[in-house]
Amino acid sequence: MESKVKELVAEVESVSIANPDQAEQFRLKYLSKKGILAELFEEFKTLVPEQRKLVGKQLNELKQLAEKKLNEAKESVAQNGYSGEKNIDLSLPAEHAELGSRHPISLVRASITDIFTKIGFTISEGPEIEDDWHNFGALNFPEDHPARDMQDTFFVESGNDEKWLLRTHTSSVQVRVMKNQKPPIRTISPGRVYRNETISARAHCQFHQVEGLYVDEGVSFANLKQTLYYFVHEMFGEDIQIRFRPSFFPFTEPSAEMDISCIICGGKGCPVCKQSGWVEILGCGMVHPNVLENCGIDSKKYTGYAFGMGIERITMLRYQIKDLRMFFENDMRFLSQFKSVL
Ligand code: 2U9
Repeated sequence: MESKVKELVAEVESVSIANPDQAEQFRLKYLSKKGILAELFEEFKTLVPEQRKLVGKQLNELKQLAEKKLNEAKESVAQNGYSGEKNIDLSLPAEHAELGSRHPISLVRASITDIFTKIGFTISEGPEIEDDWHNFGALNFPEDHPARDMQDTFFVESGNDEKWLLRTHTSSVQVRVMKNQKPPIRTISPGRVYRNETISARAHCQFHQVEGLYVDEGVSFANLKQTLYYFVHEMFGEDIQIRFRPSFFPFTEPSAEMDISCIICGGKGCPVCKQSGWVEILGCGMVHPNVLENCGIDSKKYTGYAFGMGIERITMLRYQIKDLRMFFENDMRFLSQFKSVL
């Protein structure tokens, strides 16, 4: 019996317990009422008195060893958890985790906001569901303007007489800024906007804008031009030319659209600029006095400039993306190409 107990000591020492199942198997095998130790204590009773002293000591040591082993294993499983697998080599390197990437629209929005915050513009954000006044009324849209039509704007059922809609531009955010702050105001508002357009390679019912607004005493069109020069040179490079064409918006007077020399062909003419050498990137103008007054700003004392651009358009130019729908399809083959610019 003495040698049997010695063998069992070695056996118990070599057992490895990695999870609760193995702990229970160990308990049943060695420490339960029908386990090996119970059997040995029964056998012990049959020993002659001279042997009892030594074997009794050995048996008690074996029992203590098994109990200690079981308690330590239970504690370790409770503290560290277990993987459910046997023989895990914890020193192995972890499995490769696939890195995510930023959406190209987010990358370009970040570049644009960085450029403007560097020269003192703050960032303003606001709600995507707007009332008619913040989206149209305050911005000098006449009652019969086509943008106010169901064909062009998504209206939200409100259950009462008030008109609610998905904002068609982020100018509504800047209306809120002008209502709540006194000049000088120098802010940009990036965000998602919605228009009831048929989806195609060049148009979508949702897209992203960055609009800019600067209101103070003595703000002029020359200030606007200089700020946009700075923006274009930071965004597309020092060699890029700009030009303004007269335009019309209800919220600015005078108004203009701004083109840059084609970043693909340098102005020589190519399919991207439709052989003209120029591509349109934004609209701008001096804030209409009615808009200033609607927002509680004295138009005799203050003037302001504003501009707006579609982020999708800038992104398509920057990365030569031909179909605007790519931005909204979440196709990993498209999105993963922007990893390197993370
Ligand atoms: C306030 C007053 C005036 C923002 C402006 C434009 C011209 C413009 C378009 C560019 C492409 C919209 O995304 S787009 O379709 N925007 O041409 N936006 S001036 O004028 C403002 C803004 C806020 C209070």
